[in-house]
Amino acid sequence: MPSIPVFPSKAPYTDAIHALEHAGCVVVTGVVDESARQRISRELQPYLETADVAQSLNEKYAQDGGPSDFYPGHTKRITALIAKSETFRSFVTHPLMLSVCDAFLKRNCIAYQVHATAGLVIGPGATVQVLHREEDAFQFFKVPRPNMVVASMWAISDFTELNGGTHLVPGSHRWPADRIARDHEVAIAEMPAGSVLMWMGGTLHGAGANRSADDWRYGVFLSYSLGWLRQEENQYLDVPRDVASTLPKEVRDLVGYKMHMALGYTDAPPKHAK
Ligand SMILES: O=C(O)CCC(=O)C(=O)O
Repeated sequence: MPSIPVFPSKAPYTDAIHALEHAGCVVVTGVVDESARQRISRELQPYLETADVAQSLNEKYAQDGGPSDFYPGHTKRITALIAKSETFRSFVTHPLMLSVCDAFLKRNCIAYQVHATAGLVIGPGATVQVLHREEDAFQFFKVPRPNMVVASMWAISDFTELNGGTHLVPGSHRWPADRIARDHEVAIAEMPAGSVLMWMGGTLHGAGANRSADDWRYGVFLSYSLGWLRQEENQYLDVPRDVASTLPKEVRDLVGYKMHMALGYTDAPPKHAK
């Protein structure tokens, strides 16, 4: 099985950036301390408590032609994390993430933005997710595409092979469109709680199956995209103007309340509270 490069959080960020460039995925350990993990768990708890485990997003979106057979069940999925969790906002502006996005996304835009956010808590019985690329929504660009997206998974619990640790195919960010990953090319992100897994928008990946008896894998997903692309998550609905007005400027700008050259003008910008 191929391996995913791993660095401690005190290593220079350039180590992770070089590894991402080469392998398309990297783990940095020791990024989120226990108190921050407890805080985010507390903040998201009310939403996870009411999240519907049995119904997968396929069923939710089936009527309006959304993705089908893409989101396995036995998983709690919550979105709009910028509105729901103050601790998550500190993830969004974490220097590790900004350094990585500066390195990869600033090549193709003036400013990048938050693309999508999610709490992904995978329960026993969840099946393996189909391998996919974050950039698959941008089909008008041919694979391998220019860098458009950087994605990350923040381990709130330990990630293991048994509990659904993310599957990734190192090197696949450079593959041609017709190359299919074989089983022996898939690596599993096993990482202790507090680690951050990052991968390129072109890297094949998907959630692992949870074959444990009672170990829920708790991850928080955060991705960024070029500032001139349509965001995957509708940030203007999920972080509406009244919430945006309460955010620090750096977070509000990353949500998308900022013009990218001529794009995004409005006659009603949010009041700048801070
Ligand atoms: O949960 C994971 O490990 C990956 C999730 C993912 O890629 C997705 O939901 O699209």
